[in-house]
Amino acid sequence: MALEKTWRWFGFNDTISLDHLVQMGVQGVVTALHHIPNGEVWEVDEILKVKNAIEAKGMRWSVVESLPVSEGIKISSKDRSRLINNYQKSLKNLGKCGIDTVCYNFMPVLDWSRTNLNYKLKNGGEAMYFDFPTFVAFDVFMLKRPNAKTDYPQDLIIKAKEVYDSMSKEESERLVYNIIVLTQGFVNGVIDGSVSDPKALFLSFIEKYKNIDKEQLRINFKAFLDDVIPTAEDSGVRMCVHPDDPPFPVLGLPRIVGNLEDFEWLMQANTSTNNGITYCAGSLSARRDNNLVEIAEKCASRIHFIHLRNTQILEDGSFYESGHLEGGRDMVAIMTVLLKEQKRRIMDGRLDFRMPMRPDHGIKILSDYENQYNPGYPLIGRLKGLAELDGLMAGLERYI
Ligand code: DNO
Repeated sequence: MALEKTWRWFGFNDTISLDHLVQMGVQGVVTALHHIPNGEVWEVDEILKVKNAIEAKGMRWSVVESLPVSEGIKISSKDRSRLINNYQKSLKNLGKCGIDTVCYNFMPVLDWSRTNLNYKLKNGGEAMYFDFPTFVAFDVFMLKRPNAKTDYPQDLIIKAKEVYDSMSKEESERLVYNIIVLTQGFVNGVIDGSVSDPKALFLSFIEKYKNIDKEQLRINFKAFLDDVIPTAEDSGVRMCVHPDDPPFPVLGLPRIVGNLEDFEWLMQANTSTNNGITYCAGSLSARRDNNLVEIAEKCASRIHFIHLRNTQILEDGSFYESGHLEGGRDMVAIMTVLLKEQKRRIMDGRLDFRMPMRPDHGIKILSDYENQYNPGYPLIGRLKGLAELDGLMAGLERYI
């Protein structure tokens, strides 16, 4: 056995086709109904169009990434019960169609964020980078979030001011666009490119969290779990929350899925096996105090989906994506824990032994420069990651 090799596919408009995936040896597809607006129901016929297309090529729809949790659920707005109802309906419909794994996140306003999508590596490849001073410059001087300054130490504000002063108007506009729109739109973020003033809208979303701290967000998260996990159980669907990326609070917003303590809270908040985790090594690795092997070991039985990549953390907590095997974390040790868990599941007669894994993100290399891909999702860089992880699994399988 080996972890199921999957690939994130962005649907029929993706320039990488299902036929390409077959050539690459992909077994399972990770995708979503990207055309259905956030909060609306995923109807059976829409799900089947995608599922049948995938199955016609001999693969399966392994994971939904993501069935987005609307802001109204996260902040518990007046619209919450309609949104929960819709979420439950979508889960039931997915279950009816035989789709058994659903990834989601509970990050306020912003999904993942980076300050540079084209960071040049020494070898000529391009990676994604999260630079602390630049992010602070975005928050304090470009977004001008009220009271943002009080969230950061003075020396960081000084560095951020230097960054801000060194940027041209175009550069700072591009940064704002990248953080608020570009990296969010294709993953069903809250803001797409069509609004006239994304900054103002973004600030208004942040404002809605003014009375929501970590504790309150946990209360809202538990309420969500209590509402949807029973539906997931009845529908044969395993839910798996994606960690916060980066895994610490940003923009004064609480973040509650960033370390082992958060996962332990999650697992006891609702003890059903259907309440599980997306083990995203890359996201978790961006926090120096996270022990990735320990997290994998302690959460093993609830890991329903796996994203593998690596990062390099710098002195000031900034980080960049360093490849799939290279970087600060021991991918061999992580993979060993995951393969052992798979063996355990088979021995225990668990049906969820496939453990879908996808190479997460990728460094832009070779012909990736000639084509258009969603940020972080180039073809060749990701394929390199898949091949490396596949080889690692093949080697380890022999000895475990
Ligand atoms: C970024 C992705 C995330 C992830 C969501 C899951 O590349 O890993 O956008 O899909 O957070 O809900």
